[in-house]
Amino acid sequence: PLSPQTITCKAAVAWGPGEPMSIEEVQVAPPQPMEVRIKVVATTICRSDITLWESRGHIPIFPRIFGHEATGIVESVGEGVTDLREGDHVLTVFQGECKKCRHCKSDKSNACETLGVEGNGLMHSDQKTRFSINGKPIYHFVGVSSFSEYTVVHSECVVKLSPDVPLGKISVLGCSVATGFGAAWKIANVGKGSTVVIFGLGAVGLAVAQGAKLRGASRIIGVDINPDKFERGKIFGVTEFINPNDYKQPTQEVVKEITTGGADYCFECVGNVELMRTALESCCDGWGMAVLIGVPSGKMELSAHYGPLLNGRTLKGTLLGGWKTRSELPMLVEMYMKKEIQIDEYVTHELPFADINKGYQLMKEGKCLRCVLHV
Ligand code: FXY
Ligand code: ZN
Repeated sequence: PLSPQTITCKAAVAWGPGEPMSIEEVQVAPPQPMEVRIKVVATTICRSDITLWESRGHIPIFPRIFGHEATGIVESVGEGVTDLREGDHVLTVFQGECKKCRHCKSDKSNACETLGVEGNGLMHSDQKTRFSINGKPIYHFVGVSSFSEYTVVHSECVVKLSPDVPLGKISVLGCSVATGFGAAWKIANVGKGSTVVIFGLGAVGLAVAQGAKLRGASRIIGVDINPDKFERGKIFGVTEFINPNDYKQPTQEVVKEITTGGADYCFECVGNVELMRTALESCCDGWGMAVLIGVPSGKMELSAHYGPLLNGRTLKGTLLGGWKTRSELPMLVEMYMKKEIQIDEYVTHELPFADINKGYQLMKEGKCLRCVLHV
């Protein structure tokens, strides 16, 4: 077969922190060894696409193409790729699974050493970019950059989908929804009859609620300063709500009171270091666990009194809910196909790709859980 050529296509390029993205013609280089080039079909906007675009407290890397929750079709494959071919349907992930490193070999970790979160805006394999505009490099985002008609990703950073899986909304399984489910099932291992507190009722927080409900949690308390989130929360299993603005006392005291001593599990799904502390302080002694999920913006360091930890509490963090992407995410896809888990409900808005800035706005206003961009 002819070797793949450079493609010119449209992509949403972010030129600087917080600057509206513009749809530009970009050149997409052919996939290098072990990479695949994908025609993006659908991509959803995740809070991290906004957090890193705003770059508060993070190193600004621009010009850049954001996007990491996506589905697409393999357009071409690079040298050495044997398990994917042109036409395959795939889900992209920001954390790959090489299956060879110490972490991939351990059943305790999903933090692949070779294909972990790429933070330099480059490709894992050669620290170069595949995007350019007239020879000027355009940087990647976490090795995915799905806000483009075509993108190049490492072949071990995709989950193969069977052709009968609808590509529209399942992109949320590439990050948010998988993260929430995994945080509840795998990381906290929420038990029957337990009490759970979820800080932040966006897509991740609601996926934690759905996961905890499936595990038989009896009280699922949602905390959010936006009361619009409460009605929707019920659909995902939230049983009680706390709006911190309705109370004089700090939230951890409210939780302590209504749970007589603290919750079994607390999940931080916002990305705020003060709230991470609140989550730890809302747990009960002995076995209470605070799971940190949100990617912070602004202040990066968290502080807390050591006492609760000595008293037996656990502070734990997770990326992608602990799932090993290529080997474990297909199970969630199957559960969705068997209607054992809800996925479509997380998609509240759909827009054409060209309206990406409108999608960002909807997310920032807290009006939307997930907005699918049809590319
Ligand atoms: O949305 C979930 N994960 C992000 C893609 C991870 C961002 C980590 C930020 C550090 C570069
Ligand atoms: Zn994400």
